[in-house]
Amino acid sequence: MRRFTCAQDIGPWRDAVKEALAIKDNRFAYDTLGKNRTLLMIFFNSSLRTRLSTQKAAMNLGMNVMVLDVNQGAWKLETERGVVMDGDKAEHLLEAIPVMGSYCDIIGVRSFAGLKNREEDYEERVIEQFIRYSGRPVFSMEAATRHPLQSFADLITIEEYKKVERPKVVLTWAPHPKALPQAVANSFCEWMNMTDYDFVVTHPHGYELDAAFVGNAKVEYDQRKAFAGADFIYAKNWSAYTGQNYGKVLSTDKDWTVDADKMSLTNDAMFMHCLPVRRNMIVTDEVIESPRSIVIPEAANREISAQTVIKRMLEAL
Ligand code: AN0
Ligand code: CP
Repeated sequence: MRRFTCAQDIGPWRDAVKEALAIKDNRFAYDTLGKNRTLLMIFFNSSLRTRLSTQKAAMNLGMNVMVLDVNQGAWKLETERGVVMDGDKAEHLLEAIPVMGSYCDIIGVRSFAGLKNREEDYEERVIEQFIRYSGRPVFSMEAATRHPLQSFADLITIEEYKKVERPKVVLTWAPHPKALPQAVANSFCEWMNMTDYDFVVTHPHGYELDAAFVGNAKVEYDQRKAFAGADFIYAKNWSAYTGQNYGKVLSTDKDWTVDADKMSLTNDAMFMHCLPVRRNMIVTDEVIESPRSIVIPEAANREISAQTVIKRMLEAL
């Protein structure tokens, strides 16, 4: 594997989940595969889970790991070509990327959507430049439009916890005070659409996602109707995608907060969220602390999804 930025890059999903669960069974089975190999993780944005789980995954494979927080201690990077660099940016991505590539064997990149210009964000300019100019296999640690390591961990988690072959999985928008990218929601849609699950997306009017990600999923504007009979509730906030509203917060309506009353409409559903989560905005204390909440094992599976991807990249070096 030379790139991992979207669902398609993982290949047949059942094989990938099988490989991931085998790794989970014995995560040190390949502890020399990464000997004398170096992973460089580059963060343009904050992280807790991605940083720790991906580093742990690489260490399980015997790799060395370097982490760079671009906004803390590195030179400010220009990303646009053709700019006269007389401002505060001291270095161009076009030099920085091949230089970083020269010090490592595999690169992970986190670069969120700027939420100002939809076309720029959806072209995935930053990670695509890493793929083009680093000379190394590159995986996404959440880029502008997708968060595939999260979605892969989500899929593994659903496969572990499901009680029926084709569960009903509901992605629900929930309120948040700040503008967040669509990446987690887009990506979750993309991965769920690979499966044969009964997949439903629910959100207020104005929060429609890119149709390319929604695919054949059922869109239901009545959250309570969507929850009926669900086996998994996956909550996430995202900012508006459509038209002039791109990147805007249109609503913080707490009628959309996931609470015990709404969970009672489900088929005793499991509650999922990628974290970090704002309690009593996205979900009540009661629901996230309930025995039906699987947010912690879901986060733990981030180590497994990352290890599966890095293992495949090491095998292809
Ligand atoms: C980010 C997002 O919504 O994309 C990262 C989630 C994994 N969340 C926040 O910035 C709160
Ligand atoms: N879920 C997730 O990616 O969390 P972090 O932003 O903390 O890495």
